[in-house]
Amino acid sequence: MTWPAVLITLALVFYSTGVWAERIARYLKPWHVAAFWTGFAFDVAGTWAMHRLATGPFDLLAAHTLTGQIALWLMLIHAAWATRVVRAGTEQAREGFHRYSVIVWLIWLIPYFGGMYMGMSGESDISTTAVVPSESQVDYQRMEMIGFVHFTVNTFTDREWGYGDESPEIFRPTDLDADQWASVAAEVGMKELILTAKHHDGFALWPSAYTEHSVRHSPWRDGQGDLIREFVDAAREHGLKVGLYLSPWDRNHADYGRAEYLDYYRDQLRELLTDYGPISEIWVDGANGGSGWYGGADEERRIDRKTYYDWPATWSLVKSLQPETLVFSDAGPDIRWIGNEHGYAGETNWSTINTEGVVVGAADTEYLNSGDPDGAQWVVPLCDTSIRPGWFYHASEDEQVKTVSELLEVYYRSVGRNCVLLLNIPPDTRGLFHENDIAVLREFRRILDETFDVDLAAGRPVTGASHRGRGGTFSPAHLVDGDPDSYWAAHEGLEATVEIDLGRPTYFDRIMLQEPIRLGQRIAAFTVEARVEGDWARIARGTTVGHKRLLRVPGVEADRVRISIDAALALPALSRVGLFEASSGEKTGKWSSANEG
Ligand code: FUL
Repeated sequence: MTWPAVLITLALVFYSTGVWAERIARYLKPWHVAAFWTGFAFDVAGTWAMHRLATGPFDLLAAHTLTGQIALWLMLIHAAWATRVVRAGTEQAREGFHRYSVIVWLIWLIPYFGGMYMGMSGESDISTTAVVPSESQVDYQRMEMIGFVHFTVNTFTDREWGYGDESPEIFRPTDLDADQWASVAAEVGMKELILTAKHHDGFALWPSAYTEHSVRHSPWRDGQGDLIREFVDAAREHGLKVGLYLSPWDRNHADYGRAEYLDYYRDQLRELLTDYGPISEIWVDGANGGSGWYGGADEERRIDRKTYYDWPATWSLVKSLQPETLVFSDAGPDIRWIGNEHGYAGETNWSTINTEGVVVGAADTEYLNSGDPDGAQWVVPLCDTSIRPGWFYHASEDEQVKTVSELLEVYYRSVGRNCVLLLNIPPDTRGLFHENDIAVLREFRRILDETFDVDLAAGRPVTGASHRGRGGTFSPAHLVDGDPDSYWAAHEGLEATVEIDLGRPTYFDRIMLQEPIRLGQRIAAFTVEARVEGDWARIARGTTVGHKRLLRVPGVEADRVRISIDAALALPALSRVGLFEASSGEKTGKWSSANEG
């Protein structure tokens, strides 16, 4: 028996003792009233404990929540009534109480045992796997697409990595407008923007109190500017979350390589996490090339990646300043690098890894690319790539902006493989996103909408070989109900297969599967079959699903589609199955591996 069940049972025992003791004595005594209140206290504690154990959002109107509330209210009214009767002390009040008390108790038993039955018949959430995401990690994964903004002195020197000796004088965007960045990002469906507050060259985009190497000494806004402020304000104005990149490698700072530098790095982090409101993400990059200006030393400085930065201390600083901030690095702790800069996750992609032993800047990229089903930590996979060959703007790359087909390829291999996509759009020397980048982004969005706006499976009848519980809580109908929180769960030990009835032959060439990841990631292998002119054919096979799995399949015209879960770490569950016909804009695309998942 779990402890919420013990508490709820104690509620029944005390309350019933109070009721029946009064019944037998035919006289309400103060200790009976005390038994009522004790029962009530146990019921409150038990209900609270149950909600603490339950995963997912608290649903006030869910059946088991409702029965719990009715039972609580009834007991409260009963206890308050008994208290009044004892206080009044009149014979008449006692008689009235005696007559109706057992009836109230009998009515109370209905929601009490109703709730218990629902719990026993499996209407409560499936048990989670050993490792589950935090609520903010689930929210992060649900954003699916976020944007990166690489902008600093490099934009003006036409370089990718500044040396650290750049004069702040060169930072002079002519027309900087953070609002343009945020409005384009929001328009194309990004939910967060991350800005390089400081890149490897050490130039701070805000007037940091700890360095002279910042916007304070640039002609931009006459040295009065604060790009972090403009950036966070613009992002929030457009409903976007905010992330900041603070490069650990600093080629400008004289102390880099020594212990003192860590104080500097943390002081800057403190500024960023104190002065600019909620920062959703801190982005820690692993690059370290050794050479740099280092306050004029102009030399090679090697650090021990394993020990120099003492990352655990920095993570705790971040969390102490803003507990909700998620930290990205090769090793998490909250978000992990996918192991390449193409934006491609592995076909198999587990959200769990073992972070122990993962060294920031020297990680096993294969391991990060596919995650680890035995991983002890949930670390959301993030696929970062740039819309151009470089991370920073170079006029010479104006004609090398990724094509829509290339962006779609990235999308299917990132968002479609349980990854969040972080797409970089570097502002030019004006301080604006370039027209070519914007045009491609808009077309990319249009095609995605055209493909995914109409789900051919939505609302169709779905049957399952099995599902958990006796009621509808886990019925396969949840796969097509449009509610991301409801889900189908197979029955323990029975075949995990669902079948969608499309009613008539329906053409589709894209499949979407989603798991309710708040309860863990489970599915390790699945098969999709379609009934074409009466014959079943296997049209796809895959491994992991996670938050979202998208499959590109050769077009089929089928009237029924079957999904079978062939292997899972725990009882399989799915929250959505979607079927789509790709936009004609996609079909004319030129990706090389069109039929690959
Ligand atoms: C890399 C950096 O060296 C690049 O300049 C860029 O910031 C990219 C996102 O991370 O490691």
